[in-house]
Amino acid sequence: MKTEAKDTDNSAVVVKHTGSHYLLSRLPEWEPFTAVVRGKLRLKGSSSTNPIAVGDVVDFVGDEFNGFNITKIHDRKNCIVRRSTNLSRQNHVIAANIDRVFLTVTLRDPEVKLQFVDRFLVTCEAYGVPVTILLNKADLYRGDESDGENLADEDLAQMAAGFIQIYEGAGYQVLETSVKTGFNIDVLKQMCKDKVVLFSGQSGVGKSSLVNALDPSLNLKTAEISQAHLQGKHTTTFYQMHPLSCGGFVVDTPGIRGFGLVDFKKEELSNFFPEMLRIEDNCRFVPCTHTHEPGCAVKQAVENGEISPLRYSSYLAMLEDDGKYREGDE
Ligand SMILES: Nc1nc2c(ncn2[C@@H]2O[C@H](COP(=O)(O)OP(=O)(O)O)[C@@H](O)[C@H]2O)c(=O)[nH]1
Ligand SMILES: [Mg+2]
Ligand SMILES: [Zn+2]
Repeated sequence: MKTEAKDTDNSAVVVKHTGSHYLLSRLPEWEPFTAVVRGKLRLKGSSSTNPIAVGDVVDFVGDEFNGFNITKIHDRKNCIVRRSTNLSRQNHVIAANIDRVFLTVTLRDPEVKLQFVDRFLVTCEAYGVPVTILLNKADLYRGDESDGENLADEDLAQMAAGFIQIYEGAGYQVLETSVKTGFNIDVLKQMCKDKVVLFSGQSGVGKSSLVNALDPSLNLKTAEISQAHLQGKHTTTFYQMHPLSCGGFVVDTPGIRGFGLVDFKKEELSNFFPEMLRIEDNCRFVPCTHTHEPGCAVKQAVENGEISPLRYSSYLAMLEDDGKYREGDE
């Protein structure tokens, strides 16, 4: 491990956080060194329990004999937050400056829940994090050519087509993948190149398998870690960035399946549905909740089939909900 700091270039990215120590590296170089924070260092206006998160760009001073001190956190491009508990208003920053989140879903084992997907997408929109949906285990419906017995499943194939139509129609990129057959793993590699990415989604959808497919040397544990093991461990969980041999970096967030829904004003919610945001200027009343107002362009688009009725009903459910699903929702 190299630990030299150049005076001229004293900023680096936080790649791991363990208690009071941080590991920093000047990305895209991967030469992590330890740094600490002396005294108080808080992001302005932050109520976060861990003001410095994985992905933060920080300035530091020091040398390898006296150690390195973090002196400043740069403004964030975005950050992903998890509310610590239902009672406290404190937040836990999972990661900062994420280039792309891969929301991973499957049609079977486990079956995707559209309301979970929609809540997750709203959260990404609110945080300003670009998101791609990975429809993994595509071998289940496309068939597995490496295995002559495994025929494509027609019903599942239809479900896949329906799912893709809904989310591409809403304006999201949906990438079908299969770790089992390697389908589109190259495309995924290209998308990760030189980026900081994060995989999220229900347990069992294949997040660890996908990351291992991108870089087998990471050897993340798959399947055998049961959900029961992870229960109640959220506070001791730490986050970490790993370099990918295909280029880019992945933030590992053990035990985090979804992020709590952010607080939003009712009039704002439709801004986080891209297909509604596109057309809501055409609503007769401003602001419009797209529920009861006459001359509502969104309701019109739902009737025309331009907006998916399933997405619209997720929207209505979120408007109604008032916090019910905001923590650990799945
Ligand atoms: N058929 C099939 N199974 C997969 C695929 N990807 C992962 N799996 C299996 O799904 C299970 C859960 O995978 P894992 O990576 O642990 O999921 P995670 O909980 O999201 O990290 C494991 O048994 C994997 O072997 C895939 O593309 N096709
Ligand atoms: Mg996993
Ligand atoms: Zn409207």
